[in-house]
Amino acid sequence: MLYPQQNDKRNMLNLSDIWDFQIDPGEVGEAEGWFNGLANARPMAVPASWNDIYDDIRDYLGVAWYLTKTFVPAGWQGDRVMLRVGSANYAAKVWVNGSLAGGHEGGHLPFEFDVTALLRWDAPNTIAVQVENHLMPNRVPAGNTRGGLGAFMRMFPAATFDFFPYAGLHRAVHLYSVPTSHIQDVTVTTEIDGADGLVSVAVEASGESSGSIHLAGQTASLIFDNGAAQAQIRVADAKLWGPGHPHLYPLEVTLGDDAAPLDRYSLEVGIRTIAVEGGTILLNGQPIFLKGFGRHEDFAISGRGDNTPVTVKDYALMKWVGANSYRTAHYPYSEEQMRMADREGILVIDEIPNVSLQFGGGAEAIAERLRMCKQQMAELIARDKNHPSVVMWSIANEPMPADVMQRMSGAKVPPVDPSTTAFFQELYDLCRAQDPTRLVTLVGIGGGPVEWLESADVACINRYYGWYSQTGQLDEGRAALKNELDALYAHLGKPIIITEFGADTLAGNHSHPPDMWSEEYQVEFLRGYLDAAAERPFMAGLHIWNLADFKTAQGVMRAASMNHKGVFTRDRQPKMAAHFLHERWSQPGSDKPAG
Ligand code: BDP
Repeated sequence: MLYPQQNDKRNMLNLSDIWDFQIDPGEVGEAEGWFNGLANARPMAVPASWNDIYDDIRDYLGVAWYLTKTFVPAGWQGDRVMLRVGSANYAAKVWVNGSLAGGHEGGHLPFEFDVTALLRWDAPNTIAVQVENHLMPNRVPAGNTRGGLGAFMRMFPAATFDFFPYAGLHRAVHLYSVPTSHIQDVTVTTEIDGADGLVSVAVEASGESSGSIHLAGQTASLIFDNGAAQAQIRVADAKLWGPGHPHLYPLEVTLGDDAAPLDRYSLEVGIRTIAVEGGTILLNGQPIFLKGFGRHEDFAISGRGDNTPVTVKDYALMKWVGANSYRTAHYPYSEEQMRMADREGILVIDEIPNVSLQFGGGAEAIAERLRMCKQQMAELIARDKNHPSVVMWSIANEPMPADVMQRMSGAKVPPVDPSTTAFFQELYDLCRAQDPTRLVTLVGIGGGPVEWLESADVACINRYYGWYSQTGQLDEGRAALKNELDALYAHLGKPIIITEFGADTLAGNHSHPPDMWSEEYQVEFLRGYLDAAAERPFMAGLHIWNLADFKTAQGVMRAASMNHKGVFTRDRQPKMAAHFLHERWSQPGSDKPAG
């Protein structure tokens, strides 16, 4: 799915604005034709979550309606017009001038419909989006489940995950036009051959038999067969893409004759490879150690809504502390974030919202969850496949076997049910079939079955020794961490990244000797993990939980409805830990184990 763009052949209209909005708790809107107009509308920002805008709907997660009106420029007549929604959490249906254009399930990925036949050219067009965010056990992510960690960590609203279940139109809605004969998809893959880069480009197009690609001063022809064509360009002495040197080559794809093209699409190409060898991740053939964070798309008032100033600020902060990477915990981030990562040279582990998956509810329910995971994984790969920053797909965060509590307490347990391992194997296989050029991982919970990590290219684990276990005892926590890392590597023989470790910390709370929740405790906690990794050549990365404090549902574990494990506060001010990392990670070669 191509990101919409403006050029001499394509046009776009960003509908970010203040829309009409009305909640529909009785779910009568569709039958009553609310897509034609809302009787009791109030203003709502798009993009934004609705929850932090009005006090009466903070915890409202049912159906709500968004409506706006717009003229479509007369100059677009004769082209195909698409309506594209960047993200609607969780499910959506779209109407144009009273006719249903289509629907979509899954809260963090774009979807679009060809609405050409539904448009008016001589009057404003009414665009209505129905958004619904019920928390349900068979959704991905789930809510209102029983068992798992939720058994002792009751939250309101009853999400099974530790972030607020924000709802609404979270990213921009666009109308855009493409010529009747147009480029439908572009897939770029890169290889390194000596000092040269090889850029392969596969193009899908409607209605034309030829075209060309242009990159680094060279041109190659495209000859379409059944709507598909491929070409390759060799870039001599290529400037490779990577952290610290995020070189991007502009690629232009044209359809039809170059002298008078029918359509054009440009994107930026980073020439890079990613691979694994023993306990090491190789970027462009060289060992790379991932330093960075798990993050969230989260900010006051805008909620999970796309917030450009915060996006730009977060990249500046990551670079200031010396990070080179992050994970899109626990759902796909905006396309704007992926473009920033390409441009700023930040590596991304790209995750679907398969967070805290449980295996309850019977075979049919589990099959339904697998269907949804597959759909979101396929849509994510289709969206992000051309970003050099994306180096790894993450198929799950902390899935939980039925005996998760016994496992966490260290009790001896029987091997995990093989049907659960098969569930993840289907997702590993899907990623490898759709994108053989990137790594695949699963992020495991403390005590989680090692069987689920056996098919991963890199073992990613979240660990809280010294917080949830060895509580208040940093030395015992460090010892337990080291033991587990050595045993895990001896078993798996593949690179290990600790994708989460962190301590809740109230900014301004100090203690000596360090007590939990103090800034000193957070620094000493992080130092222990950094030291343990530095001593171990098979450690391939450390992602601190979290870049910034973020909002969660209410619960006894979460003071002020916030997770306070950020090294920055929610308004992006540094805690002591941010200064500690800035000093430690800005030294060249820091935390990069030898060998
Ligand atoms: C991990 C989850 C993450 C939580 C974190 C925590 O992956 O979403 O926010 O723990 O407890 O289990 O802070």
